[in-house]
Amino acid sequence: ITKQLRSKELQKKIVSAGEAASWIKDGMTLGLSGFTRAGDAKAVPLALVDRAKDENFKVNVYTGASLGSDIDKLMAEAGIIHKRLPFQADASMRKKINEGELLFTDQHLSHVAEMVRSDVLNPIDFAIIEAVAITEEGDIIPSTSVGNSAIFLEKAENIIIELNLAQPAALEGMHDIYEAGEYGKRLPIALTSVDGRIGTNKVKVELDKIKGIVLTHDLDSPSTIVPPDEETAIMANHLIEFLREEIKAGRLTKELAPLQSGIGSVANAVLHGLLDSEFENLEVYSEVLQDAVFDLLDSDKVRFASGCSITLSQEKMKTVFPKLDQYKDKLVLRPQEISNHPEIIRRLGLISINTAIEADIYGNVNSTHVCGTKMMNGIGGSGDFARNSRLAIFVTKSVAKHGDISSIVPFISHVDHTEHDVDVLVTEQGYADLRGLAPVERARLIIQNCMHPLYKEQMTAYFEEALKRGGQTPHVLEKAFSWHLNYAETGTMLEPEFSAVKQHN
Ligand code: 0RQ
Repeated sequence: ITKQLRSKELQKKIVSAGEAASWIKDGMTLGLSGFTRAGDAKAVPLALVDRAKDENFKVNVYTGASLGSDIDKLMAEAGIIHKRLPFQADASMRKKINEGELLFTDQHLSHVAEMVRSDVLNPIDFAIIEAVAITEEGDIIPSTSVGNSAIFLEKAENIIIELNLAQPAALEGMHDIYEAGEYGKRLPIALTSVDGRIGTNKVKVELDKIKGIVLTHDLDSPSTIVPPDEETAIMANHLIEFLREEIKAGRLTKELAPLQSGIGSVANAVLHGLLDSEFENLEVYSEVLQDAVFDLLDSDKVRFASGCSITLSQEKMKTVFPKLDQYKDKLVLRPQEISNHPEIIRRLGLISINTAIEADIYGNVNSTHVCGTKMMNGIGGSGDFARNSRLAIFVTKSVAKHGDISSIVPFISHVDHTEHDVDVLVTEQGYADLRGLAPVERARLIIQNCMHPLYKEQMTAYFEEALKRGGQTPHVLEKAFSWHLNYAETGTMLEPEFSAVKQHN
């Protein structure tokens, strides 16, 4: 233990998770480590859930992104959350959010640190942060994610560290912690390459803020990786075809540009598609480093990967963690404020790939809400990247729910990414390169290249009627949400007069 807990003073502060959880009072705000299941505080949140069996209390919970170990699920079910931010991906929590039982603030991931730093959000009473080591001076070495841990540690009044003895010790040295500083005193962020380092490998903390150290022994919850299926593989091929066209046009080389990719099945399929491609010497500048990134590093397709969390399947943890030190010169983990920072995304000229729930014919994208009102997961980093990337690519299957929903609609039912932020839209039908196009040009291309045949005629009829009304962005406003209303009323977006096409199919 003295290897991981090097501060003599802090060795005296080891407590049980239950005791640490008992310090948390009704109405407090907690800043938890954790980003897409990686590096989350595991024991204290679960002890807090336990306390809810005989006590009524609520807390605000801020994190990096989604948590593992069913923590979001259990906290939501125990009814102990007043407000949660900035991202979650749990079915039970989603249900409670949509039933109005807890408040959820869906926020750009790079903005959280800004809001905590400038005291816009509630002050953080307790930061509960997972670490792999604590130095002699009491500085914190984070584990598999950095997320918002650095800013939580800086701003919190009290700190609880979960020292995880199961996480690989080789994580020490992989982090690059940079503090953006206060408004008015900032300098340009001097990160000019994906593999650059601008900070330190530990988070400096005020020793006397650390109230307790809890020892833990469990690895992160593995990602539930979805292998490419026929459709996602086809989408990946379309996307790769688009990148090839960019090379032919002389706008990219075989090294492409630093890649960011979101979570989920398509992102994974695209990265897998790169494995067998002619592209080489690639770089990743992303948030989550998933299994496929390690396959690409192993095959030397990817030269260097920068992220803010390592989220792996169980199988991949078994092979990657024992040899993690071999990735030391190929990998860096940064705070999410830096991995998702507009300045750096623009400077490095990223290609970003994120997922839409639905897009409209003009290229506006909804990534978060089902049928306009029900939260799915959250915007995550997609907005940070889309607005600032060199190429903002959005992917979605053209239909959902066995064809009863068209993911291309006349007007999206919730706005996350406006037409101004969306360069390329990809479905399994094809891709639409929207750059430089006027709205009517965009609509024609999206209908032609991206829509499912089932809905093409119905959309063409809508668009033609809209064109008769005229305008820069033509619409039949009273019918703009009719597809969503149809689905709510009849169980399908397909109108009866166009359903002959369906029979035919
Ligand atoms: O529903 O779960 O009931 O089967 O949505 O859809 O096609 O399996 O796709 O798992 O990649 O998730 C956008 C939600 C896609 C995700 C989203 C239904 C569909 C299914 C899931 P079921 P798929 P994925 C990275 C950066 C946030 C934005 C982002 C996400 C379920 O990728 O949350 O990329 N992204 N952020 O049936 C109604 C539609 C639908 C629909 C799909 N049009 N209407 N339901 N579904 N299209 C994240 C971070 O930064 C941390």
